[in-house]
Amino acid sequence: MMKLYGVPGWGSAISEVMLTLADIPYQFVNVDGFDAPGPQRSLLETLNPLCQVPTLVLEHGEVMTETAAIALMVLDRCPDLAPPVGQPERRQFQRLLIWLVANVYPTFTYADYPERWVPDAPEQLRENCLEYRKSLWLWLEEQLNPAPYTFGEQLTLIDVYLAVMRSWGPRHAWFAANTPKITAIADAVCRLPELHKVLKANEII
Ligand SMILES: N[C@@H](CCC(=O)N[C@@H](CS)C(=O)NCC(=O)O)C(=O)O
Repeated sequence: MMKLYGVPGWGSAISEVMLTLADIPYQFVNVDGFDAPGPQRSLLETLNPLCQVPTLVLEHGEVMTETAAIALMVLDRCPDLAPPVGQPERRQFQRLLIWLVANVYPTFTYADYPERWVPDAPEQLRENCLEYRKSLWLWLEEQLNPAPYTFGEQLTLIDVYLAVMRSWGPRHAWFAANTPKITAIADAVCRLPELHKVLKANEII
């Protein structure tokens, strides 16, 4: 069985929800505290030199990192979680998948640990990253037309990112006030009974 190294509510939640939707069994290994020196960090470092979650160890011991790479691996096993090949929606799915990890996710890399990058002005970096992240979400909001999901009636892995990331900074209240379409998509995902357990375990609902 796969082993998913993560922390409830953190980036591993994205992969957990995807694996659950695809009905792929996995064992969750909680490495809470991995972002400070200690046994959890030493363990994670042996698998992923960047020491990030999610880190996934596949059935035969191969290590996968990066939520987008894990999403593509999930799609190989469960193609229905993306729009069909050849459709325009497929290309927008690919675009948004990369857009999320190339633009939004790095704002957490820098803002969650600002003292690593700018020891003299960590608060300034945190604040600037948060403002930039808000501008990215506002851009995405303009592109969306939920019905009820990003690509209409078909639930895709983009919806999973939105449901999990909506629970991160700038948090629910900001999304509710500023991005009603992202909120509607995230809410639709959060209502799915088959995700109740995994969303609850990650404090997303
Ligand atoms: N590009 C990675 C980013 C993963 C990531 O930044 N995870 C955060 C937790 S949500 C983390 O492990 N942060 C610790 C660190 O960067 O040192 C992905 O998409 O999986």
